[in-house]
Amino acid sequence: MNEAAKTFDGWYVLHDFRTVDWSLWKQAAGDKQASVLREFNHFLSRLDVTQEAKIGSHGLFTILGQKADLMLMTLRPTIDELQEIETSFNKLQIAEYLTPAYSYVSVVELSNYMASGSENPEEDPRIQARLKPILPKWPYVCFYPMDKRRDGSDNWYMLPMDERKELMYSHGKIGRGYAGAVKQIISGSVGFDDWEWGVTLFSQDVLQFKKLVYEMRFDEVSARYGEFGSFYVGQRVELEGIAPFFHV
Ligand code: 76R
Repeated sequence: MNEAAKTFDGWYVLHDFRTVDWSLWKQAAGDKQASVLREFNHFLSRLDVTQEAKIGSHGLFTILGQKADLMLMTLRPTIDELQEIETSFNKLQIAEYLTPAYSYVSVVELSNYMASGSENPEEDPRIQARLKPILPKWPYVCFYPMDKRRDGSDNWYMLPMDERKELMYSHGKIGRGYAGAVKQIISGSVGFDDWEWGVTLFSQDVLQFKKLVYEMRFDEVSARYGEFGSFYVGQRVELEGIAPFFHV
């Protein structure tokens, strides 16, 4: 019997990671650098207009470590808009100084493991707000992709719905212990990207990521069934932070 969890799907998400080619950037003349940054600023300001109209959201982040230097996370009602944004970004002068590091395509997802069954997702403002999230302006971000294991006796997809519900209840309970400290966006990527979900966490205290992810490792859903990709951690950059970041 097909016991797939039902999902509510919201905005599409692109996580776009880039590495700065600092030697090339340093070779650019001061006025060239200024015009490149002006154009980049203008591009981001246009994204701000969309966000203010609440028909999308985005955040620019610096990424610590050598996996990438920057991540632009963008959410839109359609994947077509994300395609346009990616292409516009690639056409900017700044893109000449950035090399692609990683990307992730997914759609914000809520599943019915916890649902009471009576909800009409189209009309429930709380569900709508979670499916179409405006990214919190909190300083720290953590992103990683993950799968649920399908391996011999540890096969999430072979478990009956009731058992998965029970396990997800315990997962949610740990998560709720971090209410106010960590905000999470779970986006589904089956059929879109190499892993099954993207996990994006936001916090005002970077250490809370470690505490939450560590605590969850002991929960059966993660301990037994979680498979994880690479972790990216970084800091939000507002418009006024871009020039100092690129200053050489
Ligand atoms: O939607 C809800 O909030 C209800 C409960 C809930 C679901 C259904 C929930 C709560 N999650 C759900 C689904 Mn989650 N979550 C992760 C990770 O690192 C790890 O070990 C796992 C990565 C974190 C850190 C996290 C945090 N969650 C999912 C799914 C889809 C599963 C499926 O469909 O099979 C994944 C992949 C996933 C992974 N989760 C919470 C959190 C937190 C903080 C909460 C509490 C949210 C709150 O109630 O405020």
